[in-house]
Amino acid sequence: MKIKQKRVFRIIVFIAVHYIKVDSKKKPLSGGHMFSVQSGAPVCSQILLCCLDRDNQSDDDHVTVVQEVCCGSWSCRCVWEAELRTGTRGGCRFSMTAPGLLLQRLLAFYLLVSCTEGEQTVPQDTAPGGRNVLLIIVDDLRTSLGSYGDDVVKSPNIDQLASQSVIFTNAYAQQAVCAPSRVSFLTGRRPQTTRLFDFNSYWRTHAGNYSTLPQYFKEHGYETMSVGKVFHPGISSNHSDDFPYSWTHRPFHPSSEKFENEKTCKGKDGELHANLVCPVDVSAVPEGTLPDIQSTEEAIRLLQDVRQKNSSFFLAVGYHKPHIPFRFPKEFLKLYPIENITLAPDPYIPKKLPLVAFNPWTDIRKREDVQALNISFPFGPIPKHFQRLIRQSYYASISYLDTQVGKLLSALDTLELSSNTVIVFISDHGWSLGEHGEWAKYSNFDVATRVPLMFHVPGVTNPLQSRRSTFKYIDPFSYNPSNKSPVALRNVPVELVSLFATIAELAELPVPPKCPCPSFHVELCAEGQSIVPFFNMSEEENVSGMAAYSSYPRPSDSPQWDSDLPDLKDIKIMGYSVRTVDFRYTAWVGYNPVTFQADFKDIHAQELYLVKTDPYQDDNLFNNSWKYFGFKDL
Ligand SMILES: [Ca+2]
Repeated sequence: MKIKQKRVFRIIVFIAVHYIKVDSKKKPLSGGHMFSVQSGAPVCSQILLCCLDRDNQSDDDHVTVVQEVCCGSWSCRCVWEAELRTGTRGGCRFSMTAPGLLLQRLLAFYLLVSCTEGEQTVPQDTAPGGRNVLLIIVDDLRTSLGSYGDDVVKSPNIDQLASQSVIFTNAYAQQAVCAPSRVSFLTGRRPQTTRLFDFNSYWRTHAGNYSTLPQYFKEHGYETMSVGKVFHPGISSNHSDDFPYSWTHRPFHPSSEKFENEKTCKGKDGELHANLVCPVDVSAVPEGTLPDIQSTEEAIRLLQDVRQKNSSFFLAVGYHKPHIPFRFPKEFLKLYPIENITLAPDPYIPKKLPLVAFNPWTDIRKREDVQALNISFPFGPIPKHFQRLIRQSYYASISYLDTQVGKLLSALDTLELSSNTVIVFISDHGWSLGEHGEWAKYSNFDVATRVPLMFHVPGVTNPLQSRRSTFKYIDPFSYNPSNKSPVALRNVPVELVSLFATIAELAELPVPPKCPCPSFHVELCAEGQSIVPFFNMSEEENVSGMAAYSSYPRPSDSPQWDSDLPDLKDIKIMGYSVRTVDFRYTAWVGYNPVTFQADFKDIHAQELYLVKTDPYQDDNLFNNSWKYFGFKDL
């Protein structure tokens, strides 16, 4: 209990930050709008959360804010001075916290936050000549990989990459759904700054004319190329994947992608259906191929081309699987006999789960095989035999994806490009596989926000290879898992929004400047700082002061048909979530989609989960009887 209380106390300090309420003024700006803080009188709100008993409080403990700066729309940069005294308050025992340690934690937060004040220095263009970049973006891949400790999934090629990389085990997306997450990490800004919480706006006209990660490389003389799903297609990338701003060449999309949602899955009745579970005979599907196979082929062709031209390149390859439908070569089912497939360790909806936190997995329900199950809305559950089928198909889709990654990396070797190419492997967000009765993404839980994140930097994360192959293709059907290589793990919480600055630094380009507060009018800056300094962090180093932030919108307190993906105009609640190595805390508060303001006085629900004792986040510890310092306007 004492440990639990200490952690809760740590949260008091940590959550005593940010969450801004900023007065907004819409001003026309290049066809879009500008969000501004009224000069001289920034209005901020912050959460000061305390577990003091309501009836037994005293003034002995206090936290004093000595400086505060507003930035973005919900991240704050704050410098704190705190004095905390030993004592017992209600059920909470406080330990003496040395000021030095406290300041260290706060400094750590200071180093992590999004933006800064003052003049920004825009890096000068430099000639290319640094490292190339291969950015592999996987769709809806949680950390179900051998290199992340998963004993079920067979991912030998990704694990091989991991063994020569630095991998982050606590990396989180800023919103657990495709378009908002991708626009966030490709622009280096949080969803609160891209103002994209759904799929229905293009940031350059809706929020600000922000430069993107590939655009930055293009403007530094790189040949920038997009294969498959990099930007989310449609309005959110201007129906062009942001071409020509971001890309030297028109982005490539595999021709067979148009069949993904068609009736190509053979059912038990012998007919073709648009199913969720869709193992296929590739030779029998339209065009005789699948999208990710085509993307690998195109990516290899582009690598051959840049090799021949000897040009510096930034190649982003976006793989579709394991996104639904689970449409994959049927032979991969052999790797996962159904009798060996287990259910989630916690397949039931926890009693203390606030309903606003629950996502009703509506996308799954639309598939023909799921419709036939007549599952009740919104909670289900899905029949256990079908839960096993989903998990089996998700794993098989990962192994299929793994073979494509293996072929791509093997080609990089063959072309002798791997010794000068930074390889970054990420997913846009995670996916619930039945944990707490939930499926798909659309939430603030770890299973939906946590992503694989690894960086291979030649000569840094592995010895420079000369003639020896670095990434030999490994056949998952003849792979011996006991041969798995050790990996270099970093457990510091990090965010995808940091990719822009991190990849620029790894490629030896100038790191883009930190964003000012706010940054709607600034074309080039990054809200996430480079995480390269964490590459050499030892396991013993204290990372308790570090945090990753995510958010998720809801249209209502109870699950309804659009709870998974509400349109902007229908958003009424925003769930702001912070994850440290010790805990996840989420506050669901009122939200105005016209002014883009969160109202922290309008609290709908709160969640607090401790990582060590509750890794699956089933036991919401937040106690409404806890004394609240409240959401104090300053
Ligand atoms: Ca996705």
